Amino acid sequence: MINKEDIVNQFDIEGTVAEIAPLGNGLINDTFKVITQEEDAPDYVLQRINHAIFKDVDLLQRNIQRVTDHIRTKLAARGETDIERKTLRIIPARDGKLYHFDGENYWRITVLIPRVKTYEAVTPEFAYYTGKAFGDFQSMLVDIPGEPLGETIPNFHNMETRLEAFKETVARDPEGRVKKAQWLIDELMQRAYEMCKAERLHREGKLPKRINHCDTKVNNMLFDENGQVLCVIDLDTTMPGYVLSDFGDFIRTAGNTGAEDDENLDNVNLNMEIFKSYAKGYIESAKSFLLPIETENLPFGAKLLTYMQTVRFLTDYLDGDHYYKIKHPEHNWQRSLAQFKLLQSIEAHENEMSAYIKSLMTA
Ligand code: GN1
Ligand code: MG
Repeated sequence: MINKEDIVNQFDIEGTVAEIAPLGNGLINDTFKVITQEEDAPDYVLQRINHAIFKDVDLLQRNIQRVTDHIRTKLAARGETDIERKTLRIIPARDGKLYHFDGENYWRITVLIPRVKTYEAVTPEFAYYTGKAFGDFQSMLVDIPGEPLGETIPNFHNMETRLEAFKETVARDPEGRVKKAQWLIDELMQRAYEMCKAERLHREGKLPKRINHCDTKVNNMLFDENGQVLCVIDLDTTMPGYVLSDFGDFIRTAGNTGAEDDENLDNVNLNMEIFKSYAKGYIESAKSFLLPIETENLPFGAKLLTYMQTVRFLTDYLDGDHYYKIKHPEHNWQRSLAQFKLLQSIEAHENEMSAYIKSLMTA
């Protein structure tokens, strides 16, 4: 048994540990809240990094340090107050490293930001602020100095390589699940060429890569008591990519009237009000750097990320569930069906989404 308190004490924390309890519901890392005894000592967030997925923990932690340092400098330069609640702070291990390796697992600690709320769903009003916050996050990172950030998961949002892995898994069929899933595999393959459009535009030199968060789920934002966005968390996948990723992943999660793994597909549809509010907020704070090709393709981004997530859940299901944490044996299948239903709803709204984006640009 791992003694988490011993792990915590490898880090340069203030105060003494009173309690360590599970926190959040991420599908990849294991997260815990560390409560300290002393009133004046902060509480902390302890995470066991999924090392099978994040293979270069050193690069991962250096990326996060660079991102948070840069954001802190930007916030200070524009005279923001309460900066410690507006970006994450990594606590180094006592040996000076940004993580601790216990011989088997990699661990890290950040300061727990006090008095915050997280949500699995948002109202249109919150979606507007969230759009502004993610646009702001991207615009603050436009001029991060030094080398480009490393890819913590190579080809993370590359649709072409995701499809290669998918086809390879279908051909191997290690669990004998292909027969049951064949109709969905066919649906996805029919869309494959279209969905690789971003990669083609990039190769043609038309669509740039910028620093993105690459996991813009609603539950990766912290809100204050008044519903204002304080801070973007879960920075593991902050790396170069297309802005379509961050836009699309938010719509995929917040714009879904149902759950990501909803058992009842009738619950799952695109909420156009959320789309509109988020798009409005996002474009307001990102228009200073967005190119026309990026803005035009935002509705495609919503489609792409939902498609990509369907491919990823289905790949994991066919492969025997090695990537995402599951709660029951058919969980990844259920997730695939729910994401596909959402994809169909997004497709049905594509013209409406494009018309709205146009109206924002000419307003
Ligand atoms: C994972 O761990 P979590 O829930 O923040 C995943 C995302 C997926 C998401 C699906 C590193 O994020 O890419 O979109 O699950 N993160 C990684 O909900 O694969
Ligand atoms: Mg998360």
